[in-house]
Amino acid sequence: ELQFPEQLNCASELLDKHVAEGRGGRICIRSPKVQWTYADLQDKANRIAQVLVRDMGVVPGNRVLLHAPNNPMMVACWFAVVKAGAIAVATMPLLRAKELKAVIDKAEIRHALCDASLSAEMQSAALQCPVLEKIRHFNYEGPDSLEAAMVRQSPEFTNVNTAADDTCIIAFTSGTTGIPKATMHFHRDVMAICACWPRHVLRPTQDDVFIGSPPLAFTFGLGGLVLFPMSVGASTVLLEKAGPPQLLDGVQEFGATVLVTAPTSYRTLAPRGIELRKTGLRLCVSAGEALPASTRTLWREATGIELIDGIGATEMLHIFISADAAHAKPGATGTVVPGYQACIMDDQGNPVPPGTVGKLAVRGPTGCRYLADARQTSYVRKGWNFTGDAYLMDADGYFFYQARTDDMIVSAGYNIASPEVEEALMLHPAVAECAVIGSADEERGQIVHAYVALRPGHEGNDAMKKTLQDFVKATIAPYKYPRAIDFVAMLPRTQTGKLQRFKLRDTA
Ligand code: 3SK
Repeated sequence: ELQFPEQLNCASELLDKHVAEGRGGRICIRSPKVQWTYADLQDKANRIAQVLVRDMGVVPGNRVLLHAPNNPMMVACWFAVVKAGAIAVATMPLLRAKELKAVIDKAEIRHALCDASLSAEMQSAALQCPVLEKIRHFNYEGPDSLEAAMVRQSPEFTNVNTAADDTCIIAFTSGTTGIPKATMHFHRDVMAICACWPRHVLRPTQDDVFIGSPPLAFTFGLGGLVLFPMSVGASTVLLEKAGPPQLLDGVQEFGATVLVTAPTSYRTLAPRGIELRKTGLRLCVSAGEALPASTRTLWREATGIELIDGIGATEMLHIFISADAAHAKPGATGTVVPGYQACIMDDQGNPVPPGTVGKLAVRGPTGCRYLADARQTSYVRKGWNFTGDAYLMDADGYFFYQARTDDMIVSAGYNIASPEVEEALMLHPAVAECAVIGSADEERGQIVHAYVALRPGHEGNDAMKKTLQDFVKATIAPYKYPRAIDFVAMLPRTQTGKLQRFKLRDTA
């Protein structure tokens, strides 16, 4: 069992320790624009912590919104918040003002640090959120920029002596109802995830160079691209745009050895696998959505590298089932990560025999703590976390993914709640009613598929499809738009008027 001291600040362990132990000169973060050593990152994080405390009035326990693409300043801000004993609330760069407002309201956020490239939606959210008092923008030159404030501050900062079970992260995840859920994680949770999956499965060294696509606002990205490399003194490459072409160029240009991305990227990159054979790439992590056995084979044949599959959850902070390359089994996600326990349960919460499909339940050093959310009691039952995934376990303890047990759509690694897309479509004057489901898709795992009944006087043609798709893109984060739209006369409903999404799934 993992033991942690009563007082623990994870920023001291993951960042300051390297400088204190003489590794300050090692490269920590690279991007197409900058290269920072551990000492550089510490200097910036300390100055930002000073700005937070002295200029912005942040006190321990405050929640600070971070809104940026994956770039080095985003990481410096994250460490600054944690050093100051505050709580980092990182948000997806593509969020619209409406979605930012939901986060700000739910987490009662008074302070924000925002990349200047995302300031329009942030400013518009701020206008609707009187509770948000102070915003500093970074990655631009101006007298009121975060960088200008940093210059005026000391590069020294004494980290707040937080308790191991003080919250340092609030991570948001969309619920099936579209009402976002906020998950809280402690300083010891951050250290626990570093001591589990990376230590037992990934096993990186300090010479590894990580690169990948998941946003740092998704705990998959935060762990895979920041916490895990830094836990061993390795380096990471952050790309604001991390589609397959940028990942390929990035691996070549920066000499990356560890690639962290979703199955969709591996499928797209596979035809260029021969180019990767000539690089130092050695570990390829696939998570965020189910990995089809065909993608595993495609990648191995293209690159000679066996994918490391894994499943995690924002509620659990990171990966709890996985297998290293030597222990991969086709079609299986893997076995339970040392430190965790997993089993398959029936609807009554009793374990089912191997080979039987049921609900995945997990427990270990991390677990679900929703912020003020009644869904806590259905996620955690008798100490087990029910992830909402249907799985089966074979006699050897390998877990095989079957489906989501709720209405979440997982498309190219993004979790998308059907009701949220429905709500956006319903705002269009031509839409009478609609229902959204996930349809199977070779490339993206699932795609958002909308069934729309139009109001009289409107025609369901290609032009209308495009209009509705553009409308959704402009209303909520663009990745949530329906890639497929079917026009129907009416939707299947129960006698009491409840939508029967399963009937649409059966016909999709
Ligand atoms: O599997 C996932 O979706 C996940 C979620 C949070 C953190 C890590 C992972 C892999």
